[in-house]
Amino acid sequence: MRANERKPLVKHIYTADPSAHVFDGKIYIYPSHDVARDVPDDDNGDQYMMEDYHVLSMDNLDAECKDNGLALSQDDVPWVRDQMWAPDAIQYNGKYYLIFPAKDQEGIFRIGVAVSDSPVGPFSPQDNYIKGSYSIDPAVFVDDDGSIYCYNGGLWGGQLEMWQSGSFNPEEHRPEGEEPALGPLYAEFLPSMDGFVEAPKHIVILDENGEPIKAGDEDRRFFEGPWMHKHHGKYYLSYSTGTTHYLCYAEGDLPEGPFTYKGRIMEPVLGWTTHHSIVEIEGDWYLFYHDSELSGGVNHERCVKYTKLDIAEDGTITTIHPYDHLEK
Ligand code: FUB
Repeated sequence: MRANERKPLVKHIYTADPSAHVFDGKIYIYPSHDVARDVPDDDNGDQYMMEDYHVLSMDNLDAECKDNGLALSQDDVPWVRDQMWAPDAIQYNGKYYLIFPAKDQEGIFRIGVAVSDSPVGPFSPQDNYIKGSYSIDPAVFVDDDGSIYCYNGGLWGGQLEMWQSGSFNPEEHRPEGEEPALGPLYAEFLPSMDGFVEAPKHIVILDENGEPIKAGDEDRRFFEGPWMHKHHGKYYLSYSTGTTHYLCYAEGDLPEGPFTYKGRIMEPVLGWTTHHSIVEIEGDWYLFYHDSELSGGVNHERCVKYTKLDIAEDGTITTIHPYDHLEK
């Protein structure tokens, strides 16, 4: 194991939800910037009151992780009220796009875009959120043909259930028991990166019998934090199961699915949330994730880490036990 593996990559600020990428040979991590607050947890995620983004970077996996300072503040985005949650970024047409969720002036989670000439910002936001976008946790995937897809969504405080009727209804019921689970959203970006080609659609995750995973199957159903990676031509959707705290993955033949559940990537970490990204670096695969080690277990004071992933030729991922190295 590398010297900095499974350890907080930075300690001077709290960070979470790391979306990692390699741009021009260097590692960039786009995390949430957690705010230390002495507030009780609630199911709505009100304790996650993040106000801005900092981009982290590493020359390689053994190098020091650098905080590149303020990349975007909620004060600079006219449509944002608060709660800048898990972002992602892409390199596209010589520019860098930060894609981020936040609550609009009415308290509804939307997805916004900001652009920069530099991977570490500062980023200039578009005037409004993406028309038709809703819920949280965007992960942006550039396919081999250049198509750009946004995967996003999150239950409970992430508001995904509240849109089942087609418009925002905070009183909407949460699917449960034998009802089909709600999958994450999928939409293709316009080449201009200022809108979606079509309204987001729900992805279906199937079980081993080809049946949609049920809402009551909390060990396997999608909760939040989708990510997409491609391996030998297959698409792998990974996500957090929220209430049961697993990172899981499902395999599909098309970017829009359907996907078939394959297994667990990681057992629960310290802290309620678990959120990750998967990236290939110098021919090996790595998992970037977070836990609450730095704060001694405070759910909204997290730290980003990475570890090596073992992905077999057929795409099977070996389950990681995040603290087993401490037992040896
Ligand atoms: O960081 C705030 C929220 O916590 C994220 O949007 C979720 O994925 C969870 O990690």
